[in-house]
Amino acid sequence: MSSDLVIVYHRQPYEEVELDGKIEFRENKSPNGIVPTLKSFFGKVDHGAWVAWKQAEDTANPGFDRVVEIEDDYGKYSVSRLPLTENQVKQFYHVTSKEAFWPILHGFKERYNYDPVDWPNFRQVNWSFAEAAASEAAEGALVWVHDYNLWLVPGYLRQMRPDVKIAFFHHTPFPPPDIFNVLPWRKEITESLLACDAVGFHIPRYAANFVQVARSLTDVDVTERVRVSEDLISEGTALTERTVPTRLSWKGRDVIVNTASVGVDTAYIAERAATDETANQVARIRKEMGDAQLILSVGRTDYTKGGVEQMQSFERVLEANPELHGKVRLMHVSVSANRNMTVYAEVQAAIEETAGRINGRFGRLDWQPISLISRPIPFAELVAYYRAADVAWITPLADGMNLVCKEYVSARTDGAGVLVLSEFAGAAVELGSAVIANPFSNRSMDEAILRGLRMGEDEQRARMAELKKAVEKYDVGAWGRSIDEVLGKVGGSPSPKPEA
Ligand code: GDG
Repeated sequence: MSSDLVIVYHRQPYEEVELDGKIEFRENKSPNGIVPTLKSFFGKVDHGAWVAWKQAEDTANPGFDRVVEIEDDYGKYSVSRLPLTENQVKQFYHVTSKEAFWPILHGFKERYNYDPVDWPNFRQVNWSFAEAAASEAAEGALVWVHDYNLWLVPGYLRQMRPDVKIAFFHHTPFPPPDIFNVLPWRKEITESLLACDAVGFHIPRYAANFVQVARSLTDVDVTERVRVSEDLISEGTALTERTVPTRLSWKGRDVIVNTASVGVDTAYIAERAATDETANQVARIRKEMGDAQLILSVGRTDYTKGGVEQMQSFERVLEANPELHGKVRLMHVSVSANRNMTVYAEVQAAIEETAGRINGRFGRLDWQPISLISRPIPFAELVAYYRAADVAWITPLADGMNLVCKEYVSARTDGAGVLVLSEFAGAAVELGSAVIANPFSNRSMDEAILRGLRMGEDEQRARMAELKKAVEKYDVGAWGRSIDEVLGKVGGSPSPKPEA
């Protein structure tokens, strides 16, 4: 009961490395994640806590400690890892979260798998997270819960600790009632979210969908609605709402509904892009390319990312435009977060099969249309590819935000390059200056990539300048500040700690 701010997130803020049979904790160096931004909130309080999970079998290792006290540049905080059994991890994470919630959140009703869900197990795991947060939180502390696999935590926590303030952030899209309400646990989940003081989303459309869902299941009242910032509204598209509900009243309590899109560390990426090492790598890539244009596609191996649909578009474009043969290459970086899960193994197999077919159909001794990379590449190398690419082709079928497109823009300090972006990536709301494509339309996909390949330098530079402005405006720091503002409104920590 000692922390003013408790972050509950299934990911750990530290990587565990085994050295001589002993576990050591190392800072997670990934520059592109939001972990450093989350940790920076600990600097605003006297003591913070982070609650994550760890598979329990690891407790057999003598170096394993459930709670680790950390004092670093970010502040003083503890990290507790809930020990979950292998079956709990499978049920809570792989089955319920990934087979039932994930497809619904992204609008794939036909992929939703209800039968194997062990709901009591999901409740139990969420209860354990809530208990861990309750035991860390000081009187009146703020508990900040992340993502759908912890949906029931706010409701349980409200019962355990009525004194704490609770905020929740969704990293995924949030669907409208016709899709969300397919979940049999819809009311339980929604009532848990309404137990929060603030519920957050990347973009206004998801917030509006959540409010529609809440209204379809409960008698919640909308008590405040605001007009969405003009720069998030692109005329002629349906990318965002014009007005959005920002405050609800339910059972006598206020619930703030906020939107704040996660951004990237633009300065870090720009700095990385400007190094000699990057310049050398870019020169090497360009030399390998000869006079062919490079299309770059990066995304986790997931059906939501639309990898197969994109390759099919590439196939149609090659078929209809023989003059492009030998003159264009697609580099597809698709890394699986979890190879053991059947659904991801199937996507990987489909990607490999499609790429193989296209290469077999059009390839020549001196030209392979698609290069497939299925292992993670170091971030520095990824930046070099961002820099070398003529076009970044990012066309998920659904994506909460999508940071890859923002990283691409941040890396293009040379002001050139084209971004072709799906209108169903949350990022499209801010990045209306990209060539926007509808991944459900063959014509839209094919025209967009051709437009990207044929775009002249002046138009590229004009669009990239606009994209850069948006990516800098909505960078990771802005996300932090915007969340800070909401957390301030709910009256909990972190308010700046008094000077010593
Ligand atoms: C979820 C939501 C939301 C990819 N390949 C390599 C590599 N990556 C890095 C990218 C980027 C990250 O992975 C992917 O981030 P995204 O945001 O694009 O997508 P998700 O993983 O699905 O993230 C998403 C996000 O949460 C934040 O709220 O934007 O919508 O689905 O940073 O650079 N990094 C390296 N090698 C690779 O091969 N080093």
